[in-house]
Amino acid sequence: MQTTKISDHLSISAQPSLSEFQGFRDKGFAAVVNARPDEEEPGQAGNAAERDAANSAGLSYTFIPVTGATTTEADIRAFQSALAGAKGPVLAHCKTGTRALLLHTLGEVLDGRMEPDDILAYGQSFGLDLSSAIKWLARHYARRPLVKGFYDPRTSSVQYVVSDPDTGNCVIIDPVLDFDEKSGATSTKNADALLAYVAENQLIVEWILDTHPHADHFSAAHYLKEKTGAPTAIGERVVDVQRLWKDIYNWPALRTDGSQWDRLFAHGDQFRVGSIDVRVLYSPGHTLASITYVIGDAAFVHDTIFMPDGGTARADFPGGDARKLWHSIQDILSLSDETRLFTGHDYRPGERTARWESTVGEQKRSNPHLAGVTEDAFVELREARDRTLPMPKLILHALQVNLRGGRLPEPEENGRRYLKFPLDALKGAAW
Ligand SMILES: N[C@@H](CCC(=O)N[C@@H](CS)C(=O)NCC(=O)O)C(=O)O
Ligand SMILES: [Fe+2]
Repeated sequence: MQTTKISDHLSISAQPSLSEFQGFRDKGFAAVVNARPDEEEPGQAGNAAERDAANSAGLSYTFIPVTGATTTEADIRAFQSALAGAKGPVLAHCKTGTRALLLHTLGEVLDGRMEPDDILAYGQSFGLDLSSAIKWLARHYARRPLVKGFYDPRTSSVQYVVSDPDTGNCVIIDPVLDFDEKSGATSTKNADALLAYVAENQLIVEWILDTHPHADHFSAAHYLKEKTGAPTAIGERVVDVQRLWKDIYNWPALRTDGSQWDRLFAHGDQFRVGSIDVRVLYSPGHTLASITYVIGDAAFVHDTIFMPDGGTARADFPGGDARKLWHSIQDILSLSDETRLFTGHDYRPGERTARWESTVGEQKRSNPHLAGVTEDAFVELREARDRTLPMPKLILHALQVNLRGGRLPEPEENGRRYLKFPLDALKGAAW
């Protein structure tokens, strides 16, 4: 297999065979990046086999499956992290090497080390056509708002800072307050990373938004409100979720009027981030209160649709409903095909690197829960899958905090805060 040296740190190649992996080690490579989705052609070894071959050859391995058209900034950043984390030179491959070089080149351009005008000649110097990189950049720079996703590996959640590049106004969506259930410790690492990005880019936070009361992590909305002074908001049906859980927790002191937030959004509500229009869609199914924020050409769909290879969100929490989820998803898919969709979780199928951005068109074409699936078939597959899923490990912790807008329980007389769990209240134990 011919490898092409791009820099001291990176070489690229066409698809290698598994028997060549040992040789890569002998040639001095420390890591392999596979940028090729599985099953592009018959006989392709694929991710699982490549991971095994790399491991047995003592090479580290990263799976960043991309196609030219569906490449996202997260893929480019994941490629950079794979290079930065490697203990020596990296060999990156796809089918021909073009996508591997595309990921590298786009990172160089985004970070200002290469001019867009130099891309084609750069590709040609390695015998590859990088015109798809030019197209990607044109699309990237034409789009508003600017969306920065922050992935939290602990809860597989994606948090967003969404800004108007013309005015510097932004909103924060679904921020995570860190919690370690083993020690009971809380931390603001994730939220502080959002604040650092806001400060670095001199953004003005206008809103701290949640898409729904999360069942798998604490919301950092309250912490961020204290830090920035920006108002908090969630969907108005959160009051129904509060009523539901007030009973489950036997919690008389819980106010069930949504007064823990500054604003409760209803379907059709509109506001602005800088000069960009925002529209709220009611998107129940995963929870009773879920909403989608459509900001310019971007929709923050959280737990409705995941990445196309990740299917859809579960609908079996108290108040969840698979049929309602189907209708909410149809509303989202009725946005134009180019609408960017930003999901709330990515569970990294095949241990690929985390991704969170797709388009309506991609979802309609390639999400197996949606493409060519009828409403009844969806409900059946969703409910069948949900029967196999254990409850999120933090559901009983998280709702106590999130139904109060991300406030931790008030301290007791000794100054400590405590959580309270109902026993045998929820089905879904995984013994
Ligand atoms: N293993 C995770 C599961 C979290 C979970 O259930 N996530 C929800 C969104 S809040 C979901 O839709 N999961 C879909 C799936 O796991 O297939 C945990 O324990 O936190
Ligand atoms: Fe969720």
